Amino acid sequence: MTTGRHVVVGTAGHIDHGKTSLVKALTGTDTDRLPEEKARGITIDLGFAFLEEPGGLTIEIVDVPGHERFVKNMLAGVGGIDVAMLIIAADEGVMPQTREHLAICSLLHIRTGLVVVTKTDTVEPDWLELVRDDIATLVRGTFLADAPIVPVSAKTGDGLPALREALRTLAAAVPPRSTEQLARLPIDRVFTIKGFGTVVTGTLAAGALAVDDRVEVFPRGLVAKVRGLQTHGRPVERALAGQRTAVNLQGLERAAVERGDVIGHAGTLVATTLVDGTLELLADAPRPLKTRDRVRFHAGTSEIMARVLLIEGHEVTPGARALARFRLEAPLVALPGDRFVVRSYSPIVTIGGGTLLDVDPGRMRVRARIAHLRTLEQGSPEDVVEAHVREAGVAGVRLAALVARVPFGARQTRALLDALVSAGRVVAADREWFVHGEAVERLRGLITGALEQFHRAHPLRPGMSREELRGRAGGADERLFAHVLTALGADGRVRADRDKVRLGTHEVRLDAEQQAAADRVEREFRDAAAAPPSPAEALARAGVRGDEEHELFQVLLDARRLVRVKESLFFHTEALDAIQDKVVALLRERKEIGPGDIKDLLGISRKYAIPLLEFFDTRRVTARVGERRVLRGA
Ligand SMILES: Nc1nc2c(ncn2[C@@H]2O[C@H](COP(=O)(O)OP(=O)(O)O)[C@@H](O)[C@H]2O)c(=O)[nH]1
Ligand SMILES: [Mg+2]
Repeated sequence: MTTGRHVVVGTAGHIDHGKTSLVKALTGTDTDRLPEEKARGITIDLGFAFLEEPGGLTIEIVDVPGHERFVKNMLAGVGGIDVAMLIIAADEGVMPQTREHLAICSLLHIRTGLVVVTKTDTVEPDWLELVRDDIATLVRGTFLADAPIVPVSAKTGDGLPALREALRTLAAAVPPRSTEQLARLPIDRVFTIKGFGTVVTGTLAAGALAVDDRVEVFPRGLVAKVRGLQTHGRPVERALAGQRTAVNLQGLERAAVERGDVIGHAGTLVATTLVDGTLELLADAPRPLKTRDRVRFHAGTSEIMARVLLIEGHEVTPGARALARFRLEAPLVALPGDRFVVRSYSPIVTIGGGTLLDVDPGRMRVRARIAHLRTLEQGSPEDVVEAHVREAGVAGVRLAALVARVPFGARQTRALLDALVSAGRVVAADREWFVHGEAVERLRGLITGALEQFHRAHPLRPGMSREELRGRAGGADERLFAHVLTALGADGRVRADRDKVRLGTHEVRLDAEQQAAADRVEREFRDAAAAPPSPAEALARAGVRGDEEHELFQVLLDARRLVRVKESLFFHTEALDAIQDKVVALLRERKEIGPGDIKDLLGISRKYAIPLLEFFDTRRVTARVGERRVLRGA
């Protein structure tokens, strides 16, 4: 199936300059559909119409309000457009929202467009020439500098065929959008259709959506199924990037969704309240923008209050550029590369805009952050992916999380990572988890450093507990930690014995004095047999102050000369074996015994008898039957 081309044209221009009338004259559709719009004769919200051209080209038109109070709605509509149609009434000429809308289109990096001088029936030809001069001045240095200027009258129909021809030519030259990126539909309208339920519309900014897809309303986290899709009034199986799309969502209340939300595939996009990007202040902005100023941040179809935090310096002057961070007062769903527009809090005027570079900035010092942002701005896709993996440090980054913060889509991101892995710059901890080579090196250093330090502080300990070591190594992800430990084990630098990790070179060595003390402690336990002393007592008698945590005591435990039977009750290993033999012999004779029998057998108190029986239960020598024990497996 060949899908025809779709190009979205957005109107722009001052109120009452004839935008809506022109769209109606071109398409036959009256886009002022709200009762209030009809009553007041002005456009308040976005309107939609389309033109079908030969060769499968569909020109979709978004008609925006011109009134300064509704620039917010204009911004929601103009975000996804390919071609700007700046409309100027011949009788009034260039007016404030003519300038503001042109500035907004420039800030959003709309690449192409035309200027329409309408209401030509109201003026004389010489006047029209003056208006043309004004327009030439207006568009100088903007993306419309070389754009056609088309005179029309919506009233008489004069110039309409030429306008349609000009639109067709521009539309045909718009490059098709890639469908590789994550699907994103910034919602500009929500309504219900009887019998169908909730429908949302928007310009599909990237990717593709298909009927039956499992989608999510971001940032709300509501998941729904695509029951139906329409593009310009016709049901389709699949909608592609660049198309005006209506999505019928199954299992979602109308009230749960709003303009500004974004539809994407479930689990793919992320919401953020902190973004870094470039910021350009318009040359005619009324004053400099200072760090901590409160602004209105517009991206996609959303408007969010935000504080500007300039990354370098404290102020941007009109006409200047800077790197800026925005602390948003509500979550934004966006990707790097998205353009945004900034309007001042009061008076509400457009003052600038820019490009998002990082939608999930991590903690970094200013100098490093600037370098990082420069890479994101100017680097190759491979550089960008590497920068994010590097920034993730020893924690590494999951593929899905990375895809949600780079503008490349899943397939290309995977390919870029594979290239980085082949080049030895990135390590794949597994198929979905990536760590920068420098972080792996750092982790190796952290692990061996922590072990060296541990051995120096505790020369008598056989090794460090694995979890403690992982904590000392920056709390690295378990899989990555295991990966690095295995690599260190392979070249013999580190050895792991059960839960204990040590350097390959480490050995526990007691000096003569320590050895003598350890022997004395061991003797205390061997001699006491079935009624052992507490660790502190045994140590004290051997002339050492301390308890079971004392390293000499630990050496005996690690060497398995002593065995822990319960909390702080320890037996000599030989004594324990002898006791076990006696218990087993008694059980062979009596078949079952109680705690009293073992007390008598060994001449010990309950204090030792009960823990011993429980210990033999856990050793699976005995089994418990009520209050009594039998031989297991007998
Ligand atoms: N004479 C004349 N009036 C027009 C023309 N186009 C629009 N108008 C009138 O100008 C007014 C504003 O038009 P509208 O399309 O609502 O302007 P918008 O606010 O830019 O959408 C309406 O009264 C229209 O009838 C035109 O080509 N010639
Ligand atoms: Mg209008």
